[in-house]
Amino acid sequence: MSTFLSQAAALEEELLAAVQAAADPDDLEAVRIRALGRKSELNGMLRSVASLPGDERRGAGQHLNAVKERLASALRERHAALEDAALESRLATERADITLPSRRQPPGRAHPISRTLDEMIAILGELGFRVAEGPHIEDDFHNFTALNMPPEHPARQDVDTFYLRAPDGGERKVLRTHTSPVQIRALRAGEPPIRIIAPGRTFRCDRDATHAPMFHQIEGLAIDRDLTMGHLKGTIATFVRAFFGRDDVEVRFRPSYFPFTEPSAEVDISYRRTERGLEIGAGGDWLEVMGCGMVHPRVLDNCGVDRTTWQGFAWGLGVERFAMLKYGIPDLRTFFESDVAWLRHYGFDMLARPNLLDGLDP
Ligand code: 2NL
Repeated sequence: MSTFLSQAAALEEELLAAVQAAADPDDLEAVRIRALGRKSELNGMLRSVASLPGDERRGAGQHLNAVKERLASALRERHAALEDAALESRLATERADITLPSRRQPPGRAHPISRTLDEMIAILGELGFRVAEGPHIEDDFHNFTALNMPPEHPARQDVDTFYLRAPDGGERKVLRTHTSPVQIRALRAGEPPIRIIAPGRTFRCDRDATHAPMFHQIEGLAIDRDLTMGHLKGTIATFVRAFFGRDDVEVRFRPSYFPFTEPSAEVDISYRRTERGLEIGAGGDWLEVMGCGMVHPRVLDNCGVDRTTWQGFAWGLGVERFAMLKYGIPDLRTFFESDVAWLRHYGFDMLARPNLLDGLDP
């Protein structure tokens, strides 16, 4: 055998031994570079084939390439064997105890406003009202004008409106001051009969012990051919009794004024004072809780609804106030402080499945 070929055979033997001796993937990678890398001895030999005498050249090239193949396949096999061994050893040593209890995740609590909204929506849903929603940023028409509050109307000064900067040549938008614009949109979009409620955030530039710049309302709207103040009173009495979970709540309607209803009324409910605070239900005192009325014919005109065919009622209430009364929360401001201790105390278990219709007759 030529010196060249015996040199190749010795190199192959040495490298194959190194492959077998590699104890882990890093070791093996070092061997791979030594055996097949660009600067490997084998590559050097391949390059020197060109300078061999003509009769040795062809055989030497083929032989070295065969060595290269054998080394590559030995590396592959050793790599697979090392991987298998590593997996076997992990399987033997690492065991998952699937009987361990899971790590405790501190469960969040639902905010009392979310819960109160859910209850109100459930009760009014049972009475046939469907939820409607709309944008928080409104235009002047939907928030004021359509509601019978034209630009010069004095009632516009009653609410402290947040205005957005007007775009060049455009009209300034407002943060909706009530959820009525949602109902205006529904009135303009669809044909009566309509029964909707509009729950959601509202905004007024006002902040003290009883007012927050952002608060929640639910407004309701029913339009049909022959709805009367009687339907309005029945709906509201049923609603407050179901909400407070007692049928001894008395309801009183006092004449009032809103630009968008005629006639208009304030709704009072009966309560009494106890050692522990307010108790809604039978009792000689009255608490004002919402406003309502028969939809003003001009609102119907503004929405393209024929006032000679359709009429109906509407109401609006503050969700925070109802939540405070039902759950004994004394201070409005605490609703928006995101105090975790407060939430743990006043919040609701989100995994419990409460009967939101507890107070409603079957
Ligand atoms: C209140 C009074 C009220 C309405 C809201 C309404 C909506 C349309 C047409 C007519 Cl589209 N009325 N909403 C009616 C009466 C009273 O809210 O004191 N809310 C806290």
